[in-house]
Amino acid sequence: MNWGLIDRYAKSLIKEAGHKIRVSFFNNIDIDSKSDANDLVTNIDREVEQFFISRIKRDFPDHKILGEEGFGDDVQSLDGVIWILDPIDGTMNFIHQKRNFAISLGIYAEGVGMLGYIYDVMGNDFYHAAKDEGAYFNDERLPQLEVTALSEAVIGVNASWVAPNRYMDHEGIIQLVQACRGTRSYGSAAMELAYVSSGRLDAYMSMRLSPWDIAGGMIIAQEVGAIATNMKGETPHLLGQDTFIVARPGLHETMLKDHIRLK
Ligand code: 2AM
Ligand code: CA
Ligand code: CA
Ligand code: CA
Repeated sequence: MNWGLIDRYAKSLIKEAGHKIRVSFFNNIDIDSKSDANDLVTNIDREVEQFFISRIKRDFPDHKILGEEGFGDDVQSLDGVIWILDPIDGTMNFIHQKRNFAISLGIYAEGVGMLGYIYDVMGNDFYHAAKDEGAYFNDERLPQLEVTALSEAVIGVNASWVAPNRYMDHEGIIQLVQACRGTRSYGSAAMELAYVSSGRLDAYMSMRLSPWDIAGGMIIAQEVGAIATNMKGETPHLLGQDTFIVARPGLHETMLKDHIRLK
């Protein structure tokens, strides 16, 4: 497998898709809801996913595609090469803010993350990594993450997980929020993973993410020494929903061991 070629191909595909998204703001965007009234999708999410799929199927007919909007393959195992794609991560931001959303892509071979990309479309910032070759913010190599104490950590977490919820012991999360330096919520799991990898956040957590939210970001995180697991401390599932936490070394252990308790 020529991973250098696939890397160059994927980068140019993502840039082209980003251009399509920016141009889409000149037209009306159709908004629908999916599982509930706040789970939004637009024609642009669908069109961008279909754009990726038509190109990948044409140029890499043996590869499989797992995409959020369901136009890809019915992927039941991690055999072979799989492109795990979120055409727009942060659809609510895309609709309400016209910024703070990303294209997220991870390319896996036999379940091993080989190439990871998160493209902040409106900021024109590209986070990318290749397995064992380091991670980059645009052309800048990202340094290895160092240990940070919880008292100095800024944690990305959606307020829904701090409010009482069915997944987590409420006292534990309240203590966590009080013990850290501050919290932030960006509304795009992929961007929050990119922020942890580039040191802008020290940790990010969510009780419910899908493979396409984390597939690209996990490969980038791995290259800078961030620890990414589900809340049981295991490798997150790449074929279904799971809990998720990514953090600097040391901090990950503190958060999971001393603060986060699942119901
Ligand atoms: P999305 O914008 O691609 O749907 C919002 O906090 C983050 O959680 C986004 O990355 C969003 O991805 C993701 N997410 C995962 N499952 C979701 C769901 N059922 N409804 C809304 N956002 C979801
Ligand atoms: Ca969605
Ligand atoms: Ca997503
Ligand atoms: Ca999405």
